[in-house]
Amino acid sequence: MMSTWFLAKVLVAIVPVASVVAQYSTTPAFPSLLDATADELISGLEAGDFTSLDLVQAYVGRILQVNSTLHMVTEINPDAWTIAKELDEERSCGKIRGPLHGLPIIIKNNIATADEMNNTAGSFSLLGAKVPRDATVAAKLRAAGAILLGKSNLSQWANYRSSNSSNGWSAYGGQTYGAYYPGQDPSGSSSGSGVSASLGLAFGTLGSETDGSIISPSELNNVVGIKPTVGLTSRALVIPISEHQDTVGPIARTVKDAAYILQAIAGPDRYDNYTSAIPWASNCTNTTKPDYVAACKLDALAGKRIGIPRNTLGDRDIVSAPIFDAFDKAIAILKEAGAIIVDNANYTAWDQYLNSTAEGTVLDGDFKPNLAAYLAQLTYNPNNIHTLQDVRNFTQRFPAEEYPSRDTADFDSSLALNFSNTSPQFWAAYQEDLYIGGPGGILGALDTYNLDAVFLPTQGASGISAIIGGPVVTVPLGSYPSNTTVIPNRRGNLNVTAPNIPFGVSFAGKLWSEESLIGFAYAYEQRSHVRTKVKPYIQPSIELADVVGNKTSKL
Ligand SMILES: *[C@@H]1O[C@H](CO)[C@@H](O)[C@H](O)[C@H]1NC(C)=O
Ligand SMILES: *[C@@H]1O[C@H](CO)[C@@H](O)[C@H](O)[C@H]1NC(C)=O
Ligand SMILES: *[C@@H]1O[C@H](CO)[C@@H](O)[C@H](O)[C@H]1NC(C)=O
Ligand SMILES: *[C@@H]1O[C@H](CO)[C@@H](O)[C@H](O)[C@H]1NC(C)=O
Ligand SMILES: *[C@@H]1O[C@H](CO)[C@@H](O)[C@H](O)[C@H]1NC(C)=O
Ligand SMILES: *[C@@H]1O[C@H](CO)[C@@H](O)[C@H](O)[C@H]1NC(C)=O
Ligand SMILES: *[C@@H]1O[C@H](CO)[C@@H](O)[C@H](O)[C@H]1NC(C)=O
Ligand SMILES: *[C@@H]1O[C@H](CO)[C@@H](O)[C@H](O)[C@H]1NC(C)=O
Ligand SMILES: *[C@@H]1O[C@H](CO)[C@@H](O)[C@H](O)[C@H]1NC(C)=O
Ligand SMILES: *[C@@H]1O[C@H](CO)[C@@H](O)[C@H](O)[C@H]1NC(C)=O
Ligand SMILES: *[C@@H]1O[C@H](CO)[C@@H](O)[C@H](O)[C@H]1NC(C)=O
Ligand SMILES: CC(=O)N[C@H]1CO[C@H](CO)[C@@H](O)[C@@H]1O
Repeated sequence: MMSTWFLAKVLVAIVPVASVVAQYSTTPAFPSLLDATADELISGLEAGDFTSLDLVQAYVGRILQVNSTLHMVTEINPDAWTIAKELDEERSCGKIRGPLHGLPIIIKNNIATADEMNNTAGSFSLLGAKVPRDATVAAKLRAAGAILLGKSNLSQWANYRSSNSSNGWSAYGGQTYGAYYPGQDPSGSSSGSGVSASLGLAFGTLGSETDGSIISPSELNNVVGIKPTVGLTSRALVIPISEHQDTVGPIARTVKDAAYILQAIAGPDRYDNYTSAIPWASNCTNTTKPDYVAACKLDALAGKRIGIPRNTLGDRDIVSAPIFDAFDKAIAILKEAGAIIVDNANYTAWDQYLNSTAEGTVLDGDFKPNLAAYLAQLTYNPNNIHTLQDVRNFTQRFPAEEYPSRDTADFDSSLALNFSNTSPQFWAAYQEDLYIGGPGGILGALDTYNLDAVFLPTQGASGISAIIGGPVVTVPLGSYPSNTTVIPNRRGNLNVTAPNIPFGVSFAGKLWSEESLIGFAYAYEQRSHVRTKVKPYIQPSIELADVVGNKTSKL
């Protein structure tokens, strides 16, 4: 099924390769795949400049040029070529499913598909397991015409296994690296999704977040991430950590591209009853589905009140100085865009948050029953993995899981909890979270200062929104300057801080405020253009020009 010529062409371009004029191409301009947007790809497909099959060929070629260095993709969908041909045929017959028709998307390896691809959260314990149907978000992407091109590597179990592992490492996929510095920590847990979006290995990607797992790899990989309100996107057949905090969202190169993906996956699902809380899905309110793409307006910030929760930003030091400097410039851009900046819109319970153990209790309390509920749905379970206990047992015995070098501390703490997510102790912890993140956190600040959103560097943006299930959108902000001292992670196998490593800035707001946040993020992005100024040190060279009109291709 997979073409052999790509394998023969595997090479790694250390510097960007100037656009190559295709031998057989008569069309003038193909978008550069490093930065190609949905609108560019859609217009090229509509004009017949290239096909979805060409896109699959080009993106797979690009994956195979960098996977031996970056390990960002765990599996390529062997059906992608067939699906692309079918979608090309539909298009030629005038059937267009929507804007995503024929656009390849890579999804995180914790989102199940009922096809040849495995869903393992990076663990060998689930290799070969089968699910009864696609995860709802995957089914929605297929229905919208997207091509599920492959699965992205991740921090194993979405980073709910170890205290001493490394971001982007899974037993099944190996160590993911970022593309902006050799050995770069890609952050996590949606590491491979961030790297794949960044290098143009697909049109866009899906990640999932419990606390930081979309927005953090988005910022470290110079892309946009939308972490939706918990319940806006279904988690059915997504390997869980916590029903109270998990959410699935897009990671893509631009705000509008991410909005296209969110538009396709947002909405109610009978398999995930948290989605019944979506305001526009209920019977008695405004039932118009928001148009996240139309929300991308240049004037979206005009007259909006944007707060800076200054007391959450931490101290300026030699490592954070470049972020603070870039953040100040970003605030100036918001003002130019017509926003009213309300500084010191502080969170009153911030110190309590820093001390609180409530989130850990909620995650530990949810993980055990939520994981068992996922495993109970498997239609084939080759290793008889039914409980977290089984997962721990397997992990500790299977050599490729690298135990004890990488421990099982998160499994251990969840198993050690002597109550579950239906007990009074759990409820008390959850209520503490709702207070700290709510009246004592972002909701209090929005209310007190009459704000439309808060704005803060992404590195500190996830926690308060995570514990109340609120939305966050991150956009590229800048990158570390050339005189930055290289700092490794604790394990010593990744570079966390180094020249050129990107960072981002986030808009966060009340539950279900994605439409506004996307607008603000777009208005900032279109005035700052940070992404295209920060260049990866490694990138693939294959472009559409290399595959379009290749009459000798055997595909
Ligand atoms: C790169 O991906 C291809 C296709 O899945 C695979 O055959 C190859 O082993 C991968 N290489 C590495 C080093 O991961
Ligand atoms: C899924 O895992 C099975 C078992 O290891 C393997 O045979 C199969 O090739 C994998 N699927 C893909 C798409 O890589
Ligand atoms: C981290 O950066 C240092 C300094 O450039 C380099 O020597 C080292 O190989 C990098 N680490 C990895 C894992 O690549
Ligand atoms: C939501 O669904 C889960 C299982 O799918 C069930 O255990 C739970 O009771 C449901 N909650 C509500 C409020 O319906
Ligand atoms: C919504 O309306 C339909 C049709 O009137 C009704 O069958 C359904 O029970 C309602 N759902 C809720 C949650 O009220
Ligand atoms: C109804 O909801 C949509 C999006 O959900 C929003 O754009 C629109 O402004 C709302 N209309 C009213 C009257 O609130
Ligand atoms: C907000 O926090 C900042 C930083 O800690 C502090 O300097 C400022 O006084 C605080 N302002 C208010 C109104 O609490
Ligand atoms: C946080 O913990 C420290 C040290 O235990 C304590 O001194 C402080 O009062 C606590 N702060 C809050 C807000 O609970
Ligand atoms: C762990 O696996 C071993 C070997 O299969 C088995 O004997 C043992 O009962 C398992 N322990 C648990 C707690 O499942
Ligand atoms: C890098 O250079 C800038 C400008 O000269 C300086 O302010 C900063 O302290 C330097 N950073 C480091 C880590 O040396
Ligand atoms: C066209 O396809 C052939 C055979 O599959 C391959 O060898 C060649 O490299 C391709 N040409 C280009 C420009 O990619
Ligand atoms: C598609 C791909 O790159 N797969 C690789 C994922 O990582 C494992 C372990 O490093 C490799 O063996 C696969 O080839």
